[in-house]
Amino acid sequence: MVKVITYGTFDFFHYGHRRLLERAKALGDYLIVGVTADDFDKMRGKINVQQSLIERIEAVRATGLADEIIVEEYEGQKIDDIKRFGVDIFTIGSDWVGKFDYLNEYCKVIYQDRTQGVSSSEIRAQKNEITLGFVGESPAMNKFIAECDFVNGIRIGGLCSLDSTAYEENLSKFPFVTHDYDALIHKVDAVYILSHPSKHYEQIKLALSRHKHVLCESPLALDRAQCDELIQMAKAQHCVLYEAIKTAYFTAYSRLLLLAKGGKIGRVVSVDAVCTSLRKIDTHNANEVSLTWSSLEGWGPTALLPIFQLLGTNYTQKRIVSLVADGTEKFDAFTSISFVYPHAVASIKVGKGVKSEGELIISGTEGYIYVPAPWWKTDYFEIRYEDTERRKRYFYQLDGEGIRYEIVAFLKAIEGKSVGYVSEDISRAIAGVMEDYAAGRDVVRI
Ligand code: C2G
Repeated sequence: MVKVITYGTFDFFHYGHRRLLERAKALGDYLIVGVTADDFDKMRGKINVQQSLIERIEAVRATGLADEIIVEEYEGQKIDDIKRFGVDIFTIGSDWVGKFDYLNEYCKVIYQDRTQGVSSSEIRAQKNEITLGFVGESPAMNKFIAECDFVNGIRIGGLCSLDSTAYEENLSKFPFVTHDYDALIHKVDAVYILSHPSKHYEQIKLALSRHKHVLCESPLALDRAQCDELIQMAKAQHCVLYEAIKTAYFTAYSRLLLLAKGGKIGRVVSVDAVCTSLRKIDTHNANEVSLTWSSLEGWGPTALLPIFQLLGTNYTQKRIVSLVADGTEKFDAFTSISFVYPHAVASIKVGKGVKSEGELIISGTEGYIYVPAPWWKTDYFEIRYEDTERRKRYFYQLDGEGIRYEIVAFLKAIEGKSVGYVSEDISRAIAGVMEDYAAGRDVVRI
């Protein structure tokens, strides 16, 4: 019996896929089809595959051509499969010519002509290309723009910025650049906002009022009431309002939350997060101070995220201690916040004028989770116990800056296929911390 194997993603199963499978089947007596798992696809940079693994497997099954369907989950699996199943022929489309010659050592490799004129990417593009407008002045926007290249279904609309000098390397990617926010809004389906937090509320409100979806860097607003108003408005307008805290969208971080919530370290009693990045600002330059994100605005949302996600937002007490930068009224060079919950405590330390070890520690009654610095770029963590032999290490690939996962989640939400990663109560609680800080509630300034 001649055994044949082929692999594919098979997103929006189409005529080209069917023809490939038919020819694969004709090469032998038994056809094994490997369907790539979502996580494996992400690793290969092929993200924003639209259909779930189950849907894609079902589409392959429906052809009746596969004698066996397997899931491709890791790099190097092909060799294992070929040996395991005693495969005689590996076949794949001509878009892969040369890439799998190394398998010749284990079986015969046959490349099939790709069917012209049809592809999953085109189907995806026709289905849901979203034109995205960019808003803001921060150089961090460059990272976001670069990550858009890795996501299917997105078109860069235009840029609204009062100062676009920071984006020179990327300016050619924008069909137009304007100072007029309203003009941008008219030409796009959705906006990504990375302006100073003091502008978020007005900018989000205007976008939502024009029925545009919004992805905005956290915090969404600087007080609870405004944040709530935006959340309600998004619902009323049937628009997606997503809070961009990129860590929330990482596989490793989500896994860590699941393990902690699932009782792997017993009951969670303390969550301690530190985020710092030194940044020199000219405190005599009022304009610079007003445009720069303070330590709490810049790092607070990220540091608060694991606390609110693990312990909830109903803390009973908090104390904010803030080191205000010389010559400024409120710009914090360093802020530390401690929270008391009925059965737990938590703390954050954030700083742009103070450097520290950026780690996350989640302590439980049976063990603890340790995420080394920089924990917010989560790709690795350990679960540690009293008995060091039981220590477990977890590693998940994080591609690029990881912002692409956030963009994919946003696009899926627009299609109604994904729910928020940062829940409403967390958005409100983050805005609440900003509000209390500005109002001097629970605050000690040093
Ligand atoms: N195909 C084809 N003609 C098309 C489109 C696709 O012959 N017009 C073939 C591809 O060459 C591939 C198979 O159909 O052999 C599945 O295509 P994709 O779903 O795009 O799979 P791909 O991401 O190329 O996965 O590690 C190898 C991968 O698993 C292959």
